[in-house]
Amino acid sequence: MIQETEQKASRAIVAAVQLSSVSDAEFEASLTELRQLAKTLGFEVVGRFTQKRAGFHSAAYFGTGKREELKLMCEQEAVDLVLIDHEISPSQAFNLEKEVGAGVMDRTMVILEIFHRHAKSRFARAQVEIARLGYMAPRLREAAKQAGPKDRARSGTGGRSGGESQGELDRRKIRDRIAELQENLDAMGRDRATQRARRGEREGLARVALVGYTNAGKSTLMRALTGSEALVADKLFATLDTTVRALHPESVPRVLVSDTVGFIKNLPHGLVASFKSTLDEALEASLLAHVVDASDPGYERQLQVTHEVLDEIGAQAVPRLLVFNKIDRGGDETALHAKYPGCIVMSARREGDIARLREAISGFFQKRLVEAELFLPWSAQKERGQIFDSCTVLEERSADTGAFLRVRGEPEVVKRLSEQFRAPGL
Ligand SMILES: Nc1nc2c(ncn2[C@@H]2O[C@H](COP(=O)(O)OP(=O)(O)OP(=O)(O)O)[C@@H](O)[C@H]2O)c(=O)[nH]1
Ligand SMILES: [Mg+2]
Repeated sequence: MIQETEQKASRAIVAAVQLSSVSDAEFEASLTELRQLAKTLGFEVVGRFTQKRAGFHSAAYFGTGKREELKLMCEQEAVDLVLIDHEISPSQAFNLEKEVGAGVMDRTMVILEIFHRHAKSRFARAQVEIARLGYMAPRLREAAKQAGPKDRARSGTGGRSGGESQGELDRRKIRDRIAELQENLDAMGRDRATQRARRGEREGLARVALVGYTNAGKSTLMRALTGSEALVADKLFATLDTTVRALHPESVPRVLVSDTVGFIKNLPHGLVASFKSTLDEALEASLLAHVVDASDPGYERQLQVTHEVLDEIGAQAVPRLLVFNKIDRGGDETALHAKYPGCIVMSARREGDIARLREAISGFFQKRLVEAELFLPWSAQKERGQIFDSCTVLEERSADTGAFLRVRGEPEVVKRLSEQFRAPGL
């Protein structure tokens, strides 16, 4: 499917049915977002096509007369692709395609395609492929059904399948492939967990994860906070892999920052499920910095979507710091402070604001710090680095058999060190 659309399709229109429950503003915002998604894929959006309807037409999404109109528009504008702003059923897509004579991609497929193109690491690629195969399986079934006994290709969903047995074969192949990918993912996940444990991150090093709607500025803040080279781009879903870097300049305690994949309205369920492992890594954080684009008129909706996805992946209990970014481009700072007490309103373009964010983050972790006394025998001096790296040494006293160290650090770290370096007689 993808090869076909990549080769030929560049002229697209965005199209949607507006249900009576959806306000004009909400409808427009969503269509604008679909345009942006199309732009991210490199399509040229040459028009829009909408219909108000009580429900989606069960056979072909748009009503009968409207489909005629759409066909005409596609001919006049030489449209290759109609992008539908909902997830539609395989048969709706099939019928619509046949009637209007252009390829049909629904919102889910558009998002999956972006993820597919942006996935770089083996981990991200496997996750995207699982989601894509899950999306494709029922569409292949539909294609096989429609094609009947003859082997016929189907554009748009791209399933090439003839007859029952061929269709079944394809479906089994897909199931096997998903199982194989899942096994790979699980193995990679275990490797990562081992690596993390080795680095000691699991054992309580302070971690903050940047989460939020796509394009809110997470990677920009990641760069500013850590001095790293995270990819920043004015396109949707620029980041698909979680990256982890230390806050720079270094804070006490040392804080690790992770940048994560962005969220979007109607994020395909398969993607949420398969990106769960990527997100899990971030969600082991003790703090979520929820980044919101304050200059976007639809910021409240984006905030809501992020909340929902965070709930879905089980992150309800992690404390959050609400960060309204891009205030240099617009937004009402006073109103935001009044509505969301404790939030940070800032611009990633202002150094002073970055410093404020850094302080808020390290302040959160400092509040949690505890103190203890450790004993480091002279015979164990090679462990010194481990102590100095993971907490602050406030005071050091030498004794006959070793050194007493008064330390301050994360509760989990201090607990672990206290067990490992117990003072004699305690
Ligand atoms: N004017 C303005 N632009 C910003 C600010 N922060 C980020 N941007 C721009 O917003 C765009 C998106 O930034 P990213 O940091 O890539 O956003 P992201 O949240 O990582 O996006 P995804 O990885 O796609 O989820 C880029 O063009 C940035 O330069 C800001 O405070 N002000
Ligand atoms: Mg990013």
